[in-house]
Amino acid sequence: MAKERTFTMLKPGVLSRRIVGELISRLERKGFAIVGAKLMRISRPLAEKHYAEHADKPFFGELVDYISSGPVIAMVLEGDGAIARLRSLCGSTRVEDAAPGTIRGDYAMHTGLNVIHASDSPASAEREIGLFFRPDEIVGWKDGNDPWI
Ligand code: D4T
Repeated sequence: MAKERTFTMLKPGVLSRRIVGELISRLERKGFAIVGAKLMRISRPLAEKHYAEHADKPFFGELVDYISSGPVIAMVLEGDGAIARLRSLCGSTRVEDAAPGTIRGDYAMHTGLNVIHASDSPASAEREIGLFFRPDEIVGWKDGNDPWI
């Protein structure tokens, strides 16, 4: 499986619930390497761009309101088959279908407040990483480079 980079975001509410550490731990425990990370508040124009594919959906307005309603943690994760493996760790979009043991299955009660975003394809990952990170904000690293390991 080829090494890939994917975009993920811990959505508004995660900071106020004090579960940022828990969620990042779950991503690390799976084996993803964090190569980009920032705490930010998403502007409405950025939210509209990020969710452009949903512009004609009935839930678009609420989606943009929610994602720009509070601070988020945006990250770039790297790993073998990272795009599909992160989607599977997050669980189904509809929280009724999100299995226990997945992040959404364990932490989300409502589809519109489903805790975490993850890119759904290589094209989305590339587009979303480019929307949220400048190239110099992504820091690649390899296991074993650190002198204390
Ligand atoms: P995100 O983008 O948050 O990672 O979600 P998904 O990739 O898993 O799912 P999506 O793009 O289909 O939906 C984006 C976002 O819209 C919310 N949503 C979705 C909603 O409020 N009602 C709905 O019926 C659907 C399908 C949840 C996620």
